[in-house]
Amino acid sequence: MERTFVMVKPDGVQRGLVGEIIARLERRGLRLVGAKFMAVSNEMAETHYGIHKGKPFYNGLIEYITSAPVMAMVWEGVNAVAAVRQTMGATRPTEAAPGSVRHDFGLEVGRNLTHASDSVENGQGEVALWFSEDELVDWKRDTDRWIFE
Ligand code: IDP
Ligand code: MG
Repeated sequence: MERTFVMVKPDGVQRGLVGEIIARLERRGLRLVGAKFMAVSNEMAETHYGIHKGKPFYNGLIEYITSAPVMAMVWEGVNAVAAVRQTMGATRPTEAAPGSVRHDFGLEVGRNLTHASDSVENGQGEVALWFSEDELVDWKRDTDRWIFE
């Protein structure tokens, strides 16, 4: 089953939106397989956002993500990567679809509440970066047959 890495960023935690964001992913039918509430080290932030190094917003992004705790999670399901990206909405909240998290709760790209892996390959890499194998739970839900065809 496809897995994706999801993070409620510091602004989402500070604004009390962890439960709301988890509820949306649960309702969508995705299955939670790992979660930890944590402070992000500079080293972790720089590895995770390495692809953006050198961009004008990079320093601000590292500062933002290390400024306060985050909720790091792994969710799985059929097409989990695409489904979660859609639930979160476009990077810029003013371009995100109505009904998405970034649309419903955000205004600024630098305070866009969540991170979600953007491809299956990056999802695998990010899950491995943020979680060890023993922090992930392999389980079946009683409702799986009503969600997965
Ligand atoms: P994504 O989070 O939707 O995948 P990316 O383009 O990968 O978006 O950018 C990573 C993060 O960097 C964004 O979620 C946002 O927090 C931040 N970011 C991207 N572009 C800008 C910008 O122009 N100004 C400030 N922050 C930005
Ligand atoms: Mg990205």
